[in-house]
This record gives sequence, structure tokens and C-alpha cells, in this order.
Amino acid sequence: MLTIYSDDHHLHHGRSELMHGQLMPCFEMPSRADHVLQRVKDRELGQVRAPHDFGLAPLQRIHSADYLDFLKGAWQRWTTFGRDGDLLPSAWPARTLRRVMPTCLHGQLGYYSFDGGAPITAGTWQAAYSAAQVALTAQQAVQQGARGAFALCRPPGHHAASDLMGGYCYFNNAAIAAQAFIDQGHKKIAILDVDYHHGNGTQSIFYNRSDVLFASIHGHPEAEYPYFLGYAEELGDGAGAGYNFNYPLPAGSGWDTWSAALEQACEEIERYGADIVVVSLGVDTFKDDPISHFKLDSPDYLAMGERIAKLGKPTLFVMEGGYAVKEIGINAVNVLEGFESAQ
Ligand code: SP5
Ligand code: ZN
Repeated sequence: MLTIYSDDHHLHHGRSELMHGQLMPCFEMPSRADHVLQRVKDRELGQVRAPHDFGLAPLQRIHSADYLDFLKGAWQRWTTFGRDGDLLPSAWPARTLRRVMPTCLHGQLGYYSFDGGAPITAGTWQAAYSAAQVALTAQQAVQQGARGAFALCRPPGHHAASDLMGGYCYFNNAAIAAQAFIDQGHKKIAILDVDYHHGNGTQSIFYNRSDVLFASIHGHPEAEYPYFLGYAEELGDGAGAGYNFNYPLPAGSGWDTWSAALEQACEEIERYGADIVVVSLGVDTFKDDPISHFKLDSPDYLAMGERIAKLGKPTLFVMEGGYAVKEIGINAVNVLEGFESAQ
């Protein structure tokens, strides 16, 4: 399988995130992608290629122009205050407040984010831009006939909505790729999100649409991040009613429980008759993940890939989460090898 990868992800290295009342080093760190790339090479999965540059137009299909402008200019504005630490939001337009647009940097930062988990650093724009190009280049390979392709994206994307960053995500790489398939003539794209966390950004982007089905298996939001989306009763709205499927699972879920949800998600995708499957590939479902609470083990990821292969559709894998850095490569590449081993 072809892998698309850019070294630009190193340009994004947030310093800290708040957990357990303390500022901790960011779990979403450059070594994650380095380990996945190393495993791709060790296993001789296939060629590794750099992305093409498709420009901003495909990002503008998913993200608002004002959000893109804000992200592009935020670091420069921050440095004019003489700061060089990470730019982090600290106030949001929650209930009882108005969704007005402040003029100052911190007000706008709160407007364009939903949590404090997406630091802006000097290289964030370039890294996130390149991650989207990685997704688009892998999308092009599938569009041109590959059975599968791997977008080794970092930073990840599935929490990012049209004009919101959060949860380590800035651009929704999977959504940008799904939209590219639609814009290139496909009628039905299924996004299967197997990251431990609900893909709230992806769900919100396609919630009113029937041309992109979204199915997500994740920690139950009543007890797990992102808390405010991802319930089973969210089935889509308007033209999108009946095209959104959430499978929230309790903490402690292992492969038996998880694979039963995968089976249901796959049956919905089969019923839908997708042309293409886009997998939001997070491996933070792993038993030793430091921020998650599922119990999948490394061989389970082979079985995951095999079940996805049985859908029998051209498949684009887009890297999302996974914070057990030592094992992230094994687990992510196991999904790809499982996919390749099955027909
Ligand atoms: C792409 C992705 O996987 N983003 C995940 C963002 C999660 N950020 C919040 C993590 C909250 C962790 N809570 C830990 C509780 C431990 N008991
Ligand atoms: Zn996650």
C-alpha cells in the first residue's frame, strides 16, 4: 500500500496540555508519526511518497474562509505581543454568552476553538496545511484506482469542524479528502471513524448531508471526551437524516464489544452502498493508551483491517489519534496489513 507522508509535521510541536490539574507535555507529539513511518518501512508496506500541493481550494470546501485566515495569521499576531510560547485559548462562547466576533487575538481564538487542546505554535499552520495535502495526495491515489492508500497525517483532524479547532486538530483531513471524492464525481462516501474519541468535527460537517455517511465507534461521551457529541441518538438531520451512526461504548471495552460495533457500522456502510470508504484511523483504542480506556490489543488491529477489507471498496486510511507512542506504528500498520491480507 502506498503511504503519503510529509516531514512538515515536525513543525508542529505543542508544549503542554492541561490534564489532572497539571500542565503536561502534549500527548500529540511528533514522534507519533515518526514511529508510524518507521513501522511502514520496517514492514515494507509499500512506497512512501511526499504530498503534492493542491493549494487551499480543497480546504476551503470544508473550512470557512474566515477560519482559514485566522489560523494563517494567528502566530504572527501573537509574536507582535512579544510572545513566543504556545498560543492557547482560555474562554469560549458557551451558554448565556453571545457568539460575537471580538477584535482581539484571544477573543477570536476562543471563537474559533472548542477546547484548550489545540495549541498554535510557529509551525502549526504549515504542519496542518501539509497534513491536509497528505490526505489529498492519498485521496488522489485512490481516485486513480488504488485499492487502498495511507495518509500518514499529523496533526490529526477529526475533531476539527468547519470553523473550530480542538482536540489536537486544526483541519479535518478526512473530511477534506471525502469532499474531494465528491467533487471528483463520486456520489456516496462513507467515513468510518475508529479513533477512541468521537469525531465530532466530521459529524458536524456532514450532519445535514446524505452524500457522506458518518459512522463512529468511540468512548461514550457521557464519560469521555469530547463529551458534547457522539450519542447514539444523533442520526443526522434534514437531508442527512439516517446517514449518521454513533456507537458509543463503555470504558473497558475490548475487542468482543468493539468488533460487534464495527460489524454494525460495516453493515450500515454496506446498506448505504458507498463508492469509497474513508477510515479515520485512530489507534488510541489500544489497551495501553495513556489517555483512553478501551482494551484492544495489537493483533486486534489486523482483524480490524480484515473486516474493513471485506467491505470490498477502495479505501483511504487517514491517520488520527493514538498516544501509546511505542506501539502506535505496530497498531496502525497492523490495520493496513490486515486490510491488504484480506480480499
Ligand atoms: C485526535 C485525538 O485523538 N484527540 C484526542 C483529544 C483528547 N483530548 C482530551 C483528553 C482528555 C483526557 N482525559 C483523560 C482522563 C484520564 N483519566
Ligand atoms: Zn482520539
